[in-house]
Amino acid sequence: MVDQVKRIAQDIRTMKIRGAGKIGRAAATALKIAAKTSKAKTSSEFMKEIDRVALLLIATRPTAVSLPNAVKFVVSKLASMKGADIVTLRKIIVSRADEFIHTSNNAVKVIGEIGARRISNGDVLMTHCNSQCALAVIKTAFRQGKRIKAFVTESRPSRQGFISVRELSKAGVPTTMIVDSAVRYFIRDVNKVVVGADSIAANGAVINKIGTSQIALIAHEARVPFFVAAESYKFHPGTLVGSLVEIEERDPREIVNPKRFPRVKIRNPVFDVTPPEFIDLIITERGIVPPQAAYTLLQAHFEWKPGEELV
Ligand code: RUB
Repeated sequence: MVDQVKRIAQDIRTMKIRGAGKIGRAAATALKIAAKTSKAKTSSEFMKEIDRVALLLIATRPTAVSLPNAVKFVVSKLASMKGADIVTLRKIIVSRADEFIHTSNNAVKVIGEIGARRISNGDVLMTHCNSQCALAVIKTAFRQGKRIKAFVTESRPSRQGFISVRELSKAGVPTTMIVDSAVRYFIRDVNKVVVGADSIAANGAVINKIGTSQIALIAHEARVPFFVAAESYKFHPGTLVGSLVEIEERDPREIVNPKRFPRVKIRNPVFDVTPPEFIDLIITERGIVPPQAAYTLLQAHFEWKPGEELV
């Protein structure tokens, strides 16, 4: 396995590459590099090598299903290609990786266009963390000439809100940054919330950056519509058969140096689950759906029937 592939895995683990869509595309890129640089002498060696890379990538972060979904998309054709030569196998991985990256980038653009239809002139929007899909909705609406404003939460502990405020203000959107705990204070000034997703479960629950569910609860209380913007590959196939989405818990040092608080436990879960009752709609590249449609969407996307095993 070449260093470049190991580096991409490491960059995902350390969050140098972050955000569900980006890590999916980075994983596809890593598989493409692995296929191109493989020194395997036989097809079975090649397949084993791709398998190792796939497992390494999937193990980097547990919550965003975009990562295993991207990997599966790229490698899935190999299983039926036993007997094919290395040149053919290499071509398949490269073209599937390119297809994933292209489709994924295009989905963000389309989500921006579809989502912007739900944004009105004068809207004040709130977003959390840094989601390319959520920002695509806000930026597209603004580019269409709608006079909108945005509130962005800081998103502790990693402060991805900094990335969002830079991106939105660069695009010209009047942007206000607030600390995460100020959401309820400002919700009265907001009339729509738009966030992204790392995974969407079959029951329509959305897993996204820690704090998302608090914002949804606050929006629900204040009767502010709550939108989720996410590509189809953020729907989690395992949840069709009862798997739970693993919530990543990261190093407490991302919050504070634990040495300053001896004998104190510091916990750092980085995602949470927003129940479907608090979500008004999910904006995908295939159109807008209510969270209750997640099951049907998943079934169609993974061509799955009840009772079947999921591979
Ligand atoms: C990022 C995060 C984003 C989603 C969606 O978390 O929660 O809201 O990944 O992003 P982290 P996108 O910074 O821990 O990866 O729409 O860009 O896929």
